[in-house]
Amino acid sequence: MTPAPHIRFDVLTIFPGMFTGPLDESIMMRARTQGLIDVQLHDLRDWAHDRHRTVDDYPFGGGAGMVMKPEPLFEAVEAIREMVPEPATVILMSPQGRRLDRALVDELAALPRLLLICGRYEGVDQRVVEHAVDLEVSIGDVVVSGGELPAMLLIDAVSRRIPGVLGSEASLLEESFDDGLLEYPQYTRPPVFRDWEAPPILLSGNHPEVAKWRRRQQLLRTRARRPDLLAAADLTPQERRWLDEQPVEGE
Ligand code: 9D3
Repeated sequence: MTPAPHIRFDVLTIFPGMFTGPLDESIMMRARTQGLIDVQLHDLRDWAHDRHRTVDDYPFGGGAGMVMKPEPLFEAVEAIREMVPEPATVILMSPQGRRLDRALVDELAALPRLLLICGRYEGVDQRVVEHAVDLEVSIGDVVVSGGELPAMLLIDAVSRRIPGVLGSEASLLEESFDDGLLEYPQYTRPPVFRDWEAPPILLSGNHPEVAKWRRRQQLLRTRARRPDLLAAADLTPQERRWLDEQPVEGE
């Protein structure tokens, strides 16, 4: 048997306890148990040089906040790299990074090993960025308190692209149904809830009509909420014409 595809995440953080909840539930836990992903947490303070386990210091040039010191970070990255032979791509979670999207997630899922550095304070000494980091990654234009939640989000998104993590059928389905449109609305029982009816077409048993309704919902929703996606989406010329004929409504 050929070994299953596998990815190892090493996480360097001053808050390793933040990761235990998310990693110990649901899909992440199952993927770990199955050996499809391996997540190793490392406390940056283990590489501090003093008995107070200091990892930050005042910024040169003054200003508010603290900066992560280079020595513990460099020594930690070097030590963690050598824990196993697989080559590691070192990623700094950073507001200055490349925005995480589907394309980047797929690039990362093809790598054997990611070492994620979670920044805290105002940032990390730039010499770490220039000499120890391969890639900076951001989750988008929103400010959060540190790199830990962004790193968890990355681990979750990348793990879902490892074959077997979702069950291979579900992930293949995700792949082949990626037409660049938003999804259609979902309904379940009861058919009438507090006077609000589910769309009767969905209860009709007429599967071609259901598929047509869903596709049209996708088109209308995408235009209303994410018109930026339409240019690259997989639409037939007929679908483009149909959409052009539909009145633009707030959805
Ligand atoms: C005074 C300037 N600070 C607030 C705008 C800069 C700042 C420093 C450190 C803001 C946030 C953080 C901590 N955030 C991260 O480490 C982080 C992050 C984010 O805040 N948004 C999106 N992606 C990421 S990845 C890491």
